[in-house]
Amino acid sequence: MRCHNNKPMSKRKLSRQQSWRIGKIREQRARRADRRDAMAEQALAIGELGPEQQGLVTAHFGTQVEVESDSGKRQRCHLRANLEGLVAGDRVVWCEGEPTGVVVAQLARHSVLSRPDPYGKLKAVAANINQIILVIAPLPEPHAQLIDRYLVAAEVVGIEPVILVNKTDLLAENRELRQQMDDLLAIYPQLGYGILHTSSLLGGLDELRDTLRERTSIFVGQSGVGKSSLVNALLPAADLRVGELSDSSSKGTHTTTTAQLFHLPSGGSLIDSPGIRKFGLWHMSREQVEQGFREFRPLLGHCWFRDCQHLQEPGCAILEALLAGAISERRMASYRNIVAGLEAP
Ligand SMILES: Nc1nc2c(ncn2[C@@H]2O[C@H](COP(=O)(O)OP(=O)(O)OP(=O)(O)O)[C@@H](O)[C@H]2O)c(=O)[nH]1
Ligand SMILES: [Mg+2]
Ligand SMILES: [Zn+2]
Repeated sequence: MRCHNNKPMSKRKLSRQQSWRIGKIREQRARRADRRDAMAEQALAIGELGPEQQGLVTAHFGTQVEVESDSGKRQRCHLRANLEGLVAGDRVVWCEGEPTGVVVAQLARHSVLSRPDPYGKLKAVAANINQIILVIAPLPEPHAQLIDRYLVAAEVVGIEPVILVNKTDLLAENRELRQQMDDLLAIYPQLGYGILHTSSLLGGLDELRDTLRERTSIFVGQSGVGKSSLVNALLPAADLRVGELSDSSSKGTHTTTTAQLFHLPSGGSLIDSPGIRKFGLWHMSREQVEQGFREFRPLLGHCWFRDCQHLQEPGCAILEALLAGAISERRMASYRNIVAGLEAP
């Protein structure tokens, strides 16, 4: 994702005064980070802390994280230097403290889901997940592009995605919305993607509970589709804040601001994450993007040109499949759109 003027922040022309102000802010931030590290080191040195133990990061709040011990106790922790990128789902070594513990090391991840922040920097969202639940709803209006971008991201990191249609109560009362949703989703079961239907208002979440059992999953998707409402329905004790859609645009109001991990009574762990507006994939290579489209895979390597981009080249196996109706126009449009947004190869 880019800044509003479509240029990376660093390439924007800054006045001298702006540069000075940005330099000042960076300095202050560095000083704060130093102070934070010093506090963590001091606590370690004085021996105010309990013995080292392994734990699970359940949330990241500003400069601290919440860590859960293997016995289920949760505590806010400072971070030792160079541990800034910790996210929900990370396994760490930490020490209990009074009132705050300290994280001393990060353990290896077996998976990580990342997305670009507003400044175009790639940021981890959650670690060690093995299922991505892409939540959509009739309102706010779903977008095929966003669905395909999430599916590509999931394919590339090798985490199984599932599409979840929430707010089915709205579909029951509106035939037009139901038709639009059916049209939008028709292609995905053919590609082998699972689709679940829920309403956090009406309940009936057993199929979702089954899907979440024995896994670590993350809810992702646009703001306002009902991710936090679903967590509350599955685990009332979570008591997450839920936000109305905006009256004027029927869009979500970005209520959840940090990813948080919960253990469900029915089994499995679930991470609620903040809704997004766009999902930039510019950081990927074109080869990764083409691999991210499941239906392309058997055809890759069968084009005339070895470096075929499947855009207009003669003898392109993907474009032939498109003409023959074996690849959907809409999926192809998503592919073109993602490729057009990639950074120069
Ligand atoms: N009709 C209906 N409304 C729902 C349902 N689930 C959630 N909502 C409403 O949708 C709005 C947004 O819900 P949230 O749970 O805050 O959505 P979110 O996806 O967590 O949004 P962010 O935290 O901003 O990403 C709220 O007004 C909810 O009451 C549902 O199943 N049916
Ligand atoms: Mg939320
Ligand atoms: Zn081709």
